[in-house]
Amino acid sequence: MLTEDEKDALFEAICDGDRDCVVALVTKARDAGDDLAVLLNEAMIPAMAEVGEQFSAGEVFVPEMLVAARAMQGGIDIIEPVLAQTDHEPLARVCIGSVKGDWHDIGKNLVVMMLKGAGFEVEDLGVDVANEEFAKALERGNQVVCLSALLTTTKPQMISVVNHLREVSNGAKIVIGGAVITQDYADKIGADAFGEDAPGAVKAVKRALGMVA
Ligand code: B12
Repeated sequence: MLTEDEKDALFEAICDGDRDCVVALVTKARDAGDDLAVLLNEAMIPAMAEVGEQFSAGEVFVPEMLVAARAMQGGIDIIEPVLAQTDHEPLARVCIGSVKGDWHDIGKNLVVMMLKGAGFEVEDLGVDVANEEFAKALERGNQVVCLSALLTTTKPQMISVVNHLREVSNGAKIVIGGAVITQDYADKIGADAFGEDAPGAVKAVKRALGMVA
């Protein structure tokens, strides 16, 4: 089990972009059988929030955010196979992408992990995804489209995706999320559901499919 000092070291390693240290500590936690969801929520996600605050304060710049994101992803890559394990038949097929113009993918990757763990089959379309790519994913048999946006400038892009998908598909369920998205916004643009975080994404997808109220 990681000690409190090691958890602090993990937080610092993400902030500093020290990928090797993140990989070493997360590997140690996994091998010790630690609860990786707790580690993610208590040490790793707060580290990304800290980097964001430092960026807002002008203390770090884009390159630092990028190395922090790479370090974080190094840890996520170790956690994903553990949290995404499931023996069940897929509940439904879901695709997800960050909308056109948005390159942020850490939150989206966590949503992918949680959805897989909850028993969904997930097609990850990546970042900067054009409206047509979401439409093609529906043609491939995905029942739900999840959209992620982290920027105030890419938030309106969701309106364009929703309108496009409503034109080309009758039954598509659309779930949206990301730091700049709210339930009000989801209602306003006609999305089927909104999720605040990765566990919330699972609930939102189930809600959109009518599996839960
Ligand atoms: C890392 C980072 C980057 C990295 C991204 C690397 C990567 N591979 O993702 C890089 C360096 C590329 C980057 C670039 C930029 N960034 Co940036 N970035 C961040 C940072 C520090 C962390 C983002 C993150 O990973 N958060 C942690 C994850 C876990 O949280 P999350 O993404 O919100 O996801 C959770 C929920 O939102 C939800 N969720 C997410 N997606 C979805 C989808 C669905 C369907 C659902 C249901 C839920 C859901 O679940 C997730 C898990 O809990 C944030 C600061 C912050 N506090 O968020 C700034 C931040 C988002 N960036 C910001 C800015 C301004 C930029 C740039 C414009 C900077 C520049 N001048 O170039 C560029 C834009 C590039 C582009 N076109 O996308 C601003 C955005 C301000 C705004 N409101 O518009 C922020 C908030 C920093 C700040 N405080 O000013 N960035």
